[in-house]
Amino acid sequence: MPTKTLASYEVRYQQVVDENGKVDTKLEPKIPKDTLLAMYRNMVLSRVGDERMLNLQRQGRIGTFGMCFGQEAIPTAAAFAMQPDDWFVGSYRELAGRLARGETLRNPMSIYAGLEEGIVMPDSGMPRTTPINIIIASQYLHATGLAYASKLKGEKTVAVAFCGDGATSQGDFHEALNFASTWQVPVVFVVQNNHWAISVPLRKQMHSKTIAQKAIAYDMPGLQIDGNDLIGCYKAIGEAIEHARAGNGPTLIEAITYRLLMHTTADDPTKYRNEDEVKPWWPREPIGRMKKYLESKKLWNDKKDEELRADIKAQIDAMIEDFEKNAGNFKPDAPFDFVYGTDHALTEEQRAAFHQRLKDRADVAARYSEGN
Ligand SMILES: Cc1ncc(C[n+]2csc(CCOP(=O)(O)OP(=O)(O)O)c2C)c(N)n1
Ligand SMILES: [Mg+2]
Repeated sequence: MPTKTLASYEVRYQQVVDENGKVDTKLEPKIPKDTLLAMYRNMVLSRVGDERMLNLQRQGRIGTFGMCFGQEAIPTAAAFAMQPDDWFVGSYRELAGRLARGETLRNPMSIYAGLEEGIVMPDSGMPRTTPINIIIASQYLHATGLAYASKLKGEKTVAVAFCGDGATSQGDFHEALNFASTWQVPVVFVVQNNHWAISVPLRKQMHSKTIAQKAIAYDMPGLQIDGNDLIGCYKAIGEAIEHARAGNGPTLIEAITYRLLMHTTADDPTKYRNEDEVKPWWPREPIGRMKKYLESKKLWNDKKDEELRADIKAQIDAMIEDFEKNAGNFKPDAPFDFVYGTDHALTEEQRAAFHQRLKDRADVAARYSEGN
């Protein structure tokens, strides 16, 4: 018997505004002027916030952290395309999205200084933002569960989950896609493909040509987009969110971007990658591209940009001052409070051992008491 084709598929790539500012007017979504400007301002806030936190970390004023730097378009677009009661389920690479959802820089600064207060969402009207979570790919399972709950409750809310290219090699990634597809729940899976998982390049951890094509196995729409094209991200992620909200199930979006700096402040990328690879990505970064787009629409200019940056600097200065007033309140054993939410003999035993260790290690204890 001859074989027959049961199904055939294609994997699409979408870009709305290219690196040179050329716009595909057929694809260009109608975005209100205020939203365009708010998204741009948000990306700059995130960028300057990352720069300042990097300085704080180098001065020993906060601990290790990973930056959103250069990847601001993806989480910004997602956050602006979401409704206030949708779920934003991020990892550690989405500062811009968190800021757009109402967190302030005090949240990450506190978390990276070891202060539990960092996970408390300010009263922004958008409480459904899960805390920074570094267990890679777990975000996808959490989002699938949240979306399942949303469906069971008959809510019209959507969960938007984020992970990196490296996370797609985790079992959690595939389990989440499988359950989301089987249950047809309202979730949008966004992969920020920044080409690197710490020191492992994508080509060393998968043979597939794209991550988007992994959607085919789970019979859900999959799309690859230019993740540094804010307008394109807003369109693609926004359409996937509304597709989910209308009851049509999950989508997988692979957003191509690049990690311009180190993985985290504990990393030195010069040990494993060549500057020649990094260089062409600088002109493709999203903030400069969006600035050009706004300028072409006569919505922005250098003067406005300078004013914005001065304003953001003042805002961040005030926030750092406020944060550092509280930084001495570091409670080193706080994690033990939250393992079960109630006292438990085992965690109390571990807490006691931890305190003993602090006593034995005067050098470590001194660090805590200085609030670092
Ligand atoms: C389950 C799990 N395994 C390993 C790690 C250690 N780890 C932290 S980040 C990372 C690489 C993640 O790369 P990618 O998913 O591409 O995200 P990126 O950092 O590039 O945004 C690894 C292996 C972890 N946090 N969680
Ligand atoms: Mg990566």
